[in-house]
Amino acid sequence: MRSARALRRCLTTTKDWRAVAEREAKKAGTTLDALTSTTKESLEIQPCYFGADDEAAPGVFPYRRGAYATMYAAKPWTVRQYAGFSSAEESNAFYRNAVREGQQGLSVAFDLPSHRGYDSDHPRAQGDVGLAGVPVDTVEDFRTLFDGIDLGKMSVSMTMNGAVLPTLAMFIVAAEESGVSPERLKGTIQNDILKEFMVRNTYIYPPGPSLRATVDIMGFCAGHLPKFHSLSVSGYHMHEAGADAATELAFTIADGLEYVRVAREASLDLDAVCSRLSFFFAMGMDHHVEIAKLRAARQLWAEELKKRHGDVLTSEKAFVLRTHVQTSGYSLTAQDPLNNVARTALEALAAVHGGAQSLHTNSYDEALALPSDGAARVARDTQLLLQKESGVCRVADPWGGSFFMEALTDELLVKAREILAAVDVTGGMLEHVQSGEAKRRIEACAARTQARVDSGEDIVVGVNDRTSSSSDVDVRIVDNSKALAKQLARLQKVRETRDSKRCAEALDALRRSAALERSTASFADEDNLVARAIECARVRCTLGEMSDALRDVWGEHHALPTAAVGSYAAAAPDGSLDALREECLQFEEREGRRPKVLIAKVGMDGHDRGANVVAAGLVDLGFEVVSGPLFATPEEVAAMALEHEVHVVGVSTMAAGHRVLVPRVVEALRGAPIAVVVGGVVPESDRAALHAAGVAAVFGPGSTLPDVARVLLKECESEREAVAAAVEY
Ligand code: MLC
Ligand code: 5AD
Repeated sequence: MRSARALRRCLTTTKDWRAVAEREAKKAGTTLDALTSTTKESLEIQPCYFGADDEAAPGVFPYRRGAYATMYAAKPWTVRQYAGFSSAEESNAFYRNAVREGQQGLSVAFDLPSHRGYDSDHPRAQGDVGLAGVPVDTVEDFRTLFDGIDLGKMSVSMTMNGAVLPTLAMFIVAAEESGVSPERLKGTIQNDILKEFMVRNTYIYPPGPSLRATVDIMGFCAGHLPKFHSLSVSGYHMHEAGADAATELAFTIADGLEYVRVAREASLDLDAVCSRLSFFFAMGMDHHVEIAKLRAARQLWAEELKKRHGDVLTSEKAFVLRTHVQTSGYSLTAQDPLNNVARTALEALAAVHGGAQSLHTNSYDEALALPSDGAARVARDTQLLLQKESGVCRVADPWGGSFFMEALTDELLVKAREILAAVDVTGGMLEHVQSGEAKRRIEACAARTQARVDSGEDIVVGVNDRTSSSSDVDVRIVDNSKALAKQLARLQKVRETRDSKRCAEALDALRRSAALERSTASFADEDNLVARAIECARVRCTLGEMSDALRDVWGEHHALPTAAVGSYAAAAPDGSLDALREECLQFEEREGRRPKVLIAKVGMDGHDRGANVVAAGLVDLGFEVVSGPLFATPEEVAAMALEHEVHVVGVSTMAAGHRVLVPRVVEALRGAPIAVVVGGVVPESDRAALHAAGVAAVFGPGSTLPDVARVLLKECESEREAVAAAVEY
């Protein structure tokens, strides 16, 4: 009964559009009539155009044409640049300056130890503190991070998934201590753990308890933080890991549906939860497909939600997919980096034509290092000139009604529904993730793409269409030693000045609540883990201590590396790998075994697309490959290399930890017949130091797999000869 009533409430006609548009215009402090604009040529531009199809209007179900009826004519998207580095002080100064220069929302990048629940003084954290983002150990760090920023006005996104409970709790306490109560807080916490197990890898606990934390956060926010988005369902990282648009779209919607399912199972108020769910997509270079992806995403979400939960959802807002977009990091090149300005502008335009609510534009130097100040300014200004100079804000869904765009949107919807049906057959997204099936599908996409680029079938300008290019730009180098010393001093001070008895009690209470076996969790419940973490944060327990308390109860998740063997070779042109395969065979004949490589990740950096693609491709060529686990220490990598008697260790590094960690790998292998090579994001300026430390070769972004394989074979050969010489001697 309830279902029919709820469904009838959905608005579908252009008449409905007018009503919604008037309401929105009023909310934005204007009128619908005032949203019609005039060009220099005296041409009148209306905020939306309609065809014969009465049902296709932005702001009305199923939202294919836009989340809002008036879209950017009433309120442009939020310019929200993701940033954080070094220390809370430096990141705060960066944010304040960005806001002065036109940024409209904040987006915090935390460093990798914080993501994985380690304080900055943890032995495993060294080498990564302050490099990929800002380190946060205590409420004091949050207070410094937002000093001078009114959290009652500025919306703040926090990309955090592993150590999500301590982070949200410390944010809430820091805001409270600056006079802003939870119900006034605006923003988003990513809190999307499913895609961590699939592609991003900053998980801490196994999936079951991790989802308990997710549900507690959804419940707590629904009750206490009405303006805050408790989850940002992210396809971005799937794109970065190599997924094509249909896969990114389908898996993201499937993840979102899984969260709604667990929220419903936990008896949360679904209207409140869904109204503050948010999404996050990437925009790559395939312009029209990417625009269609956002249009299809809104429709798919609204329709699937209605099909599955239309019996309980009554709020119109609950069905609206609102999304943040980030331009693609994966599409950027280290070669001729200024070309990335054009790539990013094109991707930003796709995001805007697709109807994003909030946007991050990448900096041109991101294939080399974290954004420099100058590159960050160009990235932000790219959005400002789109908003203020180009006229794109005048009309909602300008592609609506295009034969091509409507067909493309329909075709993507068909493909995404097929993938969604396959996920449903396996029992839903949690199952699909736990079985490794989702990750395998994405890795197979990535290996295929790499083979197309390596063979020249897909052109990347400046990378595989010419022989010369330059990477000559100044990049930001974060001085880890300075950042670390500052952070350790602040942490030490907090530890010395707090009441340790009260801390121990608060942590015990957190442990007790985490241990409860509950099928339901709700904000009213004093055992809600956010409420417990807030108590801990108030008395100054650290992020690491709260994370450890939960580790005590839940244990840790350890993933086995995967490699999509066969995908690279299947996509490479016939015969193109024959010569290298022959060389591998000859090596095997001489040595009595195949060339053997350990592909290793060190430190906290969980970006494993490159490592997995290389590992799978090398196997296809005839190498024997050992894939190391994520998050190893340099000494663990060396021990594994010795145990497996590899010829070469290939360290994959994407988050600047190489400066400290790679020399430690070389040192731990000194005297052994094992060469060390490095692949990933390594600025030109770091290469001499790596070579001086004993690294045999460095492969930057854009290296092809055959090139890498040739050098590895040479290194394997010289290590073999070294062993032979030593034996003869
Ligand atoms: C919007 N509004 C309008 C309107 N458009 N009102 C009238 N007319 C219109 N046309 C109103 C909305 O209703 C809302 O009010 C307010 O304006 C803000 O609009 P919004 O659309 O909600 O935008 P915003 O606040 O910016 O929120 C966007 C979001 C959110 C919902 C997508 O979740 C968000 O900001 N996400 C950012 C996530 C992020 O930065 N992630 C970074 C990941 S980086 P009201 O009253 O409804 O609130 C990463 C990299 C890595 O992950 O791996 O490390
Ligand atoms: N500051 C700014 N941008 C960052 N990125 C990652 N870390 C930071 C940071 N600290 C960007 C890169 C990457 C994407 C996930 O976000 O572009 O590809």
